[in-house]
Amino acid sequence: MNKRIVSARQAKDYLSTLKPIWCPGCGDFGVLNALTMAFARLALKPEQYVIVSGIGCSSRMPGYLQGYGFHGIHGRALPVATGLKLVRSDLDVIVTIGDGDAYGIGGNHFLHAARRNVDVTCVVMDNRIYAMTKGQLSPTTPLGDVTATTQGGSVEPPLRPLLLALAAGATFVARACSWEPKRLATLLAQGIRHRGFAVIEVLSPCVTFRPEDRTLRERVVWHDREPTHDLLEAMQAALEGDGLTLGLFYQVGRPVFCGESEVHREVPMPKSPRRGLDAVLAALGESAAQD
Ligand SMILES: Cc1ncc(C[n+]2csc(CCOP(=O)(O)OP(=O)(O)O)c2C)c(N)n1
Ligand code: SF4
Repeated sequence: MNKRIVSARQAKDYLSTLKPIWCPGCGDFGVLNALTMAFARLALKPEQYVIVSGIGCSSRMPGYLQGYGFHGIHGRALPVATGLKLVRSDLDVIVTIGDGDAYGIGGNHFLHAARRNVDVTCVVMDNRIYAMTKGQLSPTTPLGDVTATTQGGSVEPPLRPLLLALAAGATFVARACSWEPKRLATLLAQGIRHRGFAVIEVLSPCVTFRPEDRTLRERVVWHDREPTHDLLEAMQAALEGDGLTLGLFYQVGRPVFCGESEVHREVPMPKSPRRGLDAVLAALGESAAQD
C-alpha cells in the first residue's frame, strides 16, 4: 500500500500570499507571527477557524492569514463574531482588533461580549493611538501625551482595559507583548482553547505615531504565577507594574453564550436570518412583531 506521509503544518503555512503593508518595525508583525505559531501548535486546519476584525492597521490581520476572514466595520468586530459563533459553534472565532476598535467605538460591544461570555478569542493590539487615521488620541493613550488631537497633551486618564474585561465578566484575561511572539503564541493557543470570552491585550507599538513606545520593552515584567479564580486578585495582578505586567491573570469556567445557554439549546439552526431571529425571540418568549 502506498502510504502518504502528510506533514504537519508549520507556522509559515498559515500566512496568506498577501504581503503586509504595515510600516517596518510595526508591532503587529509580531502578533501575526505569534498567531501562526499558535495555529501550528494547535494543528488547526484553516477551515476550522475564522479571523474577524474591524478597521485599523491592526484590523488588516485577516488578509495576512490563511483561512476564512472578515475585515469588517470599525468597532463592530465583536457583534459579527458573536453572530458567527451562534450559528457555527464548531468554529474557532478569533477577533483581531486595535484599542480604538475594542475600547473606543466598539467599547459597548466589548462589555457585552464579556458579560455574555461569548466563546470567542479577542486579541487587542494595543498601540495606544489611532494609527490608521494618523495618530489621534485613543482610550489607552497615557495622560499628558501629545497626539494629533491633543497638541497640549492629553487631559484624559487612560482606560484600564483588563479591569474593564474582568469587571464585565471575561473568563480568560491576559496581557502580552508583540516583541515576544513565542510567549504570546502560548497565550493565544490557551485563549483559543479556552471556552468563553478570552481577552488577550497585546502591547503592540506603533513605531510611526508613538516611537516612544519602543521603551516599553524595558518596562514590562512577566507575571509567572498561575492564573487566579479570584476577581479582585486578578484585578490587582493586572494593575501591578503600572499596568505593564504581562501574563495570564485570570481563568474561570462559566456557561458560554452559545452551546450551553438555554436560549441556544432551544433555538434550531436558522435556515434564514429572519427565521433565526424569530426562533430566538420565541425562545425568549417575545414576539418578532415588537421590533
Ligand atoms: C464608523 C467609523 N468611524 C471612524 C472610522 C475612522 N477610523 C478608521 S480606523 C480608526 C481608528 C483605528 O484605531 P485602532 O482601532 O486603535 O487601530 P490601529 O489603526 O491603531 O491599529 C478610525 C477612527 C471608520 N473607519 N469608521
Ligand atoms: S502606522 Fe503604526 S500601527 Fe500602522 S502600520 Fe505603521 S507602525 Fe503599524
